Amino acid sequence: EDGYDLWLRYRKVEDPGQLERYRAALTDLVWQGGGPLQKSAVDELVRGLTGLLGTRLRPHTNARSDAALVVGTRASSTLIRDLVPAADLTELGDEGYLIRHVTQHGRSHTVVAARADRGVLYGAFHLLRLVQTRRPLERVDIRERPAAPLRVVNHWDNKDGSIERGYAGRSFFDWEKLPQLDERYTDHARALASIGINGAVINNVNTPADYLAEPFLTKLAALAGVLRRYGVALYVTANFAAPIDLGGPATADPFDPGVRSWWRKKAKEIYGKIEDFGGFLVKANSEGRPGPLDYGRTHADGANLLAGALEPYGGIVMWRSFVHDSDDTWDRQAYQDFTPLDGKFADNVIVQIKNGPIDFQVREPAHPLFGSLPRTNSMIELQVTQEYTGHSTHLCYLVPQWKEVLDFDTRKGGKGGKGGKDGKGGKGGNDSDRSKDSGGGKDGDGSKGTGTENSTVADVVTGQVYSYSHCGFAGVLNFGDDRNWTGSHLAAANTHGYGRLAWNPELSAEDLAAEWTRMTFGNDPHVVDTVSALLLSSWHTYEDYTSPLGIGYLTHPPDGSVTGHFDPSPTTTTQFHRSNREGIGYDRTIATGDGYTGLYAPAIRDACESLADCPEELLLFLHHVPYTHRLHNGTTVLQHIYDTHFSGAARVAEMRNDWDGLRRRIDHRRFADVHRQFGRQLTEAAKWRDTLVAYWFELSRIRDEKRSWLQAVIAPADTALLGGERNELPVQVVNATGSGL
Ligand code: BDP
Repeated sequence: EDGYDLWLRYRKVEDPGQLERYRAALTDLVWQGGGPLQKSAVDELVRGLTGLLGTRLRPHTNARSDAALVVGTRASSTLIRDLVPAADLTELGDEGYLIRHVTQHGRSHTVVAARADRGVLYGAFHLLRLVQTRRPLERVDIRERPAAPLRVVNHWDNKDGSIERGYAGRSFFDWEKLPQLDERYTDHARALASIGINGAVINNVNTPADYLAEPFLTKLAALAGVLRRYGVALYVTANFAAPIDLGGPATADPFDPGVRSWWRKKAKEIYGKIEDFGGFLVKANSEGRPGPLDYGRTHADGANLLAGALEPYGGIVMWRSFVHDSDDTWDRQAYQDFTPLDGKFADNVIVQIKNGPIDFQVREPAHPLFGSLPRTNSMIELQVTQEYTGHSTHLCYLVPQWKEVLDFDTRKGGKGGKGGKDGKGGKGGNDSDRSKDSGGGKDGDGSKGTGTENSTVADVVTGQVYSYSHCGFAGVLNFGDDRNWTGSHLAAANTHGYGRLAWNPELSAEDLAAEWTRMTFGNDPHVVDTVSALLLSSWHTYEDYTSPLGIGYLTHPPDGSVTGHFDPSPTTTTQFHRSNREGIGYDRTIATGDGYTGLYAPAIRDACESLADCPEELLLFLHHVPYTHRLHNGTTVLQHIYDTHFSGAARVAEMRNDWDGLRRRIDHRRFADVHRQFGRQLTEAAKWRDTLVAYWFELSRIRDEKRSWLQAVIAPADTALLGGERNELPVQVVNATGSGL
């Protein structure tokens, strides 16, 4: 096995009893026809169940046995009409579905039913997941609908085949050969649909205008055709200067009538080729990209220009809030630039906000823009590709990190909050009615509420705090043309987790880790427990040996090499961690720092402002403290840093041991690949540990109380360490106490 199947791995159920029960429940597949999405659903069921049950299954239009799997909508299937009352489907929306065991006239049916074809597709993948994870079907009764309307992936792929921040080979979009199609495009679409993704931006945010003109439009149309069959809308990033670059007016000023009509014509041309084109994602006036500010206009003016052109066709604009003109104001600029524009964006614009205020670091607080835009559609941008979290070398399962952000209570809005986008205010503005099986969710009854005043980031981006017309999730994808898609087999857990959380942010990291493991490596309990545990502890482990306590940004700047944002380079990032001989950390307080804490709701601001009350894992993101500052447990900050670098790096050796224990329980190739990956991680973790402990010692001149390595190795090198200008420390720390590496 080479990992190509991802979590859509349909190996035969091993346990004979279980296999018998599934075969008995799913003897027949009954499908009475439907649109292309239903066809894809049925194709997947045939493929999946044939593999899982080890018997060839074919769809029939009528049940030929006493135990059939019946699939469809009420509109397309008389059997579904018979088995599922209309009322049971109405609240599921166009994407929801139910999976239910129904007995009628002595016959037993497993039903996958939905109001619309797309729901059937998602339901089919869910049914397969149930079998893949060995859940019983006898009393199955599931109702699901997604928490948010937009569940999008962002490819950062370039037309030359490179991928910005891609660690899984080259782009698999072959612009030379397109519109000729490749099997991989279908498998890409299948993988996305299987986790509920309904939109794909297929090119980099840093984009030339080319994608908006021929020959790209014809190629895009071919790709859109594949994605469409799996309910995934195609989006492209738009270069704001496209009118100029593509031979239109000599300006891109949003107030210029010529520019407006250029975009209108462009939209017409695009929709002429791709009738269900999703719309644009735009990075403007950020990191040198063109934008409306070049013409003295605002982000809202720019977004509304494009939104106006797409509006007649139902298209949307996802406008990124990632703007930072200087390192000193990076943490505050998005908030400062976008909050004054609240209410000024068109209804088909969504501001896309990174999870934190900086840039996908190992640890950041939730972005203060969440909850601060009551009258502006908002969505969250998460980074699935591990740009700052170890590329595809370090295991770093990001679901726990995303959960922390999504669960963060903004204390803005909510019941008795500032008021909804429509002025009505309060949570529960949308028609959300989550299923019991989807893990609950808020009760959707804004007027009554659940007695909670909460407005978590998840509540905000699922439209429960303010009545956003569009909202949801964007994930910067980690797919490339590597056979296993994600460079490392284990990194696919992040892809899976992203989609599943976008569908239902209330799912737990534990459940998602176990689900992915079962679907990817099988149901051997020892494998499930071991791999889940590896995944779940990996983010903290990575944090420990790279940048504990929120110290953040310590990675080598991207200079075109693979080491960009991978290797440690604390000496080149002092503007971000602000450490010096006296102390460590970035003072973001109102009292003595840059005032960032003031962007949060009062209760959070006050906690963050206080050294005693601020969340310790973010201490150095928020405060500058002496190295001898004591944490709650009495340890000094510096000693804690020394300790975590050593314990974190040592844990990688344990991780590899744990993995090695699965040698005979996992197929050889994937086992060996991951074993080798842990080997590389071990080396890299040691590099991080050694570079960082040496660096902090050099600055603080305070020794590690627990280990002798500083005396043994650093002390004699003192003079060298302190001399001259250099980018990297010329030190290799030898672990004199032999703590495992
Ligand atoms: C940073 C990446 C850069 C992206 C930028 C962005 O290093 O390549 O273009 O974010 O999100 O994380 O626009």
